[in-house]
Order: sequence, then C-alpha cells, then structure tokens
Amino acid sequence: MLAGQTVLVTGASSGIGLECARVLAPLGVRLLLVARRYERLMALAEELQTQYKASCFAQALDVRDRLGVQTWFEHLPPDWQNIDIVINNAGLSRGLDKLQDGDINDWEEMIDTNLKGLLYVTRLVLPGMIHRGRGHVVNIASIAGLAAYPGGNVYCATKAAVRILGDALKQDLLGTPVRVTTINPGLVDTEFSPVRFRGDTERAQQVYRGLTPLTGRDVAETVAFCLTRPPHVNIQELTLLPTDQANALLVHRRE
Ligand code: NDP
Ligand code: 8X3
Repeated sequence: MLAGQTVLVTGASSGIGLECARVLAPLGVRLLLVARRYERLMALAEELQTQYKASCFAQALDVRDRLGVQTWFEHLPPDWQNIDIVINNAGLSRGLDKLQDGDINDWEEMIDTNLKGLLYVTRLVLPGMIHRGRGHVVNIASIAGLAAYPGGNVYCATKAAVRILGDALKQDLLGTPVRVTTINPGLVDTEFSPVRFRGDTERAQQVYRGLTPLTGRDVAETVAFCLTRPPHVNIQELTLLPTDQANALLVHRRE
C-alpha cells in the first residue's frame, strides 16, 4: 500500500522520528530523512539500506531556517521532489520554568521549531500533494497540547497550536484526497527530556521514574497504522499514553 511512496520525516536523527523511519522502511517506502545532525541520519540511512534495501536520502536541515528550508526543497533531486507523506516530528522543549521566570530564547526556539518549522515544511509540500492527488500530513503534537501543566507554558502552547493547525488544515484540504493526522503521545522515552533539561540526565531520568513510558517505536507503529488505512479513512487525531499515565499531570509510579 505504501510501497514506492516518498516519506519525509523531520527530526529523523533520534527518538520518534528515527523509529518512524525504522518502522516504515520494511514497508517499501522511500525515506527522505532530515534533521540537523547529519552523521546520525547517514548512520540510519546506511542501517536501513543494509537491513531492508530501503531507498533513503539523508539531508541536514534546520526547520527553523525559513530560507534554508525553501532552498532545500527547491534543490531536492527530481526523484525526491514528489513527497507523498510528511511526518512533521522535529520538535523540542526547553526548561520547565514558570512563565514569569521564562527565558525568551527558549520560547523562541520552541516556537520556531515546533510551530514555524512545521509550517514552513508543510507549506512547501502541500501544493504537490494536492496537484498529484495523493498525500498525508502527520503532525506529532502531544498531550501537552490537550492540557497545560505547570512550567509547560510555551511548549504546551506550541503543541496546542499544532493540534489546531491540523484541524484547520483538514478543513482547508476538504475536497482533496490529502489526509491530515495529529498524534498526541504521552511520555515517550527519547532524548526529549535530556534536551529539555539541557543534558541533566538525572533530572531527565526522573521524568520516567517508576513507570514504563512509551517507546519511540510505540509511536512509530501508531503512525504506520494511520498511514496504512485505506484512502477513504482519515484518522484525524489520536492520543496514546503509557498505561500508567492518565494525562500530563497524573501518572502512577510503581516505586
Ligand atoms: P528527540 O529529542 O529524541 O528527537 C527530536 C528530533 O527533532 C531530533 O531528531 C532532532 O534532531 C529534531 N530537531 C530538533 N530541532 C530541530 C530543528 N531545528 N530542525 C530539524 N530537526 C530538529 O525527541 P522525541 O523523539 O521525543 O521528539 C519528537 C517529537 O515528539 C517532538 O515534536 C516532541 O515535541 C514530540 N513529543 C515527544 C514526547 C516525549 O515524551 N518524548 C511526547 C509527545 C510529543 P537534531 O537535533 O539532529 O536536529
Ligand atoms: C511531551 C510530553 O507531557 O512531557 O510532549 O509534555 S510532556
């Protein structure tokens, strides 16, 4: 069903994005892998080429760089230009400060990556999808966009924005075959927390203390499920959490 389709995965160098590539490679898709850490992308591409003979193209890209994203897209080799599926996954959080104590650089990094970067990429790939009559936009939002938690402020706002953008985009695309899916994961054990706490691994590990978090693969398999529904089925929004998590504020720790 997906064989031969070109899938763009943003933030493929780690965590959920990397696992999306691993889960989709055996399905015969062509993988366009982007993130800032090129060496990691190359290692992933080599792994998938060796293991599945997957067709992969890895490129360094900072989704915050509006001109860079435009130039990257315009210079894609012709056989990589027809993107059928985009997994807008690149994203991050920084800190857990109260808004009144927040670092505005952190806010800008989150807004520029999670929201503006997603918009830059999506704006470029959509016209081709509509023109070719085939496409699927998958946005990795978060349960942080369903309800805020203390110190989550700007990160939660970016994810709430991603959710409402998905809702808006579905309306704008109505009448086309292009599908839009928003995925809201709960706690996933990736580099997310080390990035949020800037390498403070002890603090990062506390996030998952006493519970079994989701893995990147759990989320990737959910993405693959959405992508492999028949063309008349659009999973509009899907929330998945660890069994020991009820929402962003309520977890059960077995300690
Ligand atoms: P990771 O930190 O493991 O992965 C984040 C990915 O985003 C990396 O590949 C990173 O690559 C990429 N990225 C970050 N900034 C940029 C940028 N400016 N340009 C391009 N790529 C970028 O975390 P996750 O896998 O957990 O995060 C993936 C998504 O899932 C994020 O949107 C996150 O908000 C969301 N999410 C995560 C949850 C969790 O608990 N882990 C729960 C709910 C949602 P590089 O640094 O090489 O650029
Ligand atoms: C990441 C999940 O709850 O740490 O989006 O914000 S949470």
